[in-house]
Amino acid sequence: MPVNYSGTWNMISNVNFDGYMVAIDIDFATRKLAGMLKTQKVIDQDGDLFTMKTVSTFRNYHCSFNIGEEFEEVTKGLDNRKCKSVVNWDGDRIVCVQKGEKRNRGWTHWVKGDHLYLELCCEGQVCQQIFKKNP
Ligand code: 1AG
Repeated sequence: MPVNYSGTWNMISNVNFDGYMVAIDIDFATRKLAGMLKTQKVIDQDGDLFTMKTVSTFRNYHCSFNIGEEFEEVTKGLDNRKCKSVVNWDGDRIVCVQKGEKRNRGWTHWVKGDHLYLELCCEGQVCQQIFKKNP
């Protein structure tokens, strides 16, 4: 059975989010606020077409893409940078490379049981987030 990312997933842990936010130049006050959030991922997967909404009480972030097709990503409400992004399968994982001003920027998602994992990378920082599926 191929993996399906669709669903609503609630954050249960968030390691080194502050380090990641420093790497993308988020100011102190915003980092303190953002660091308190328990975000929710709302994912719709239709074959290789993904829609991902990251939802919180502070800000939301929306991103849609087709696997293997480069797109212009504007990280609106985050660090507001432009990236040339592309997401590919790596086995059952989905791996995004975000080419732009920042080195080594990207993320990886994978699913294990009823948990969704996300690693966000930028420069030398890695943030690890875990979400649990809404039953
Ligand atoms: C992403 O995930 C990141 C989605 O592309 C947002 C996750 C964390 C926020 C990233 C940086 C923080 C920047 C500014 C802080 C301000 C507000 C925080 C708001 C957090 C909720 C939006 C990959 C994929 C979806 O899951 O694209």
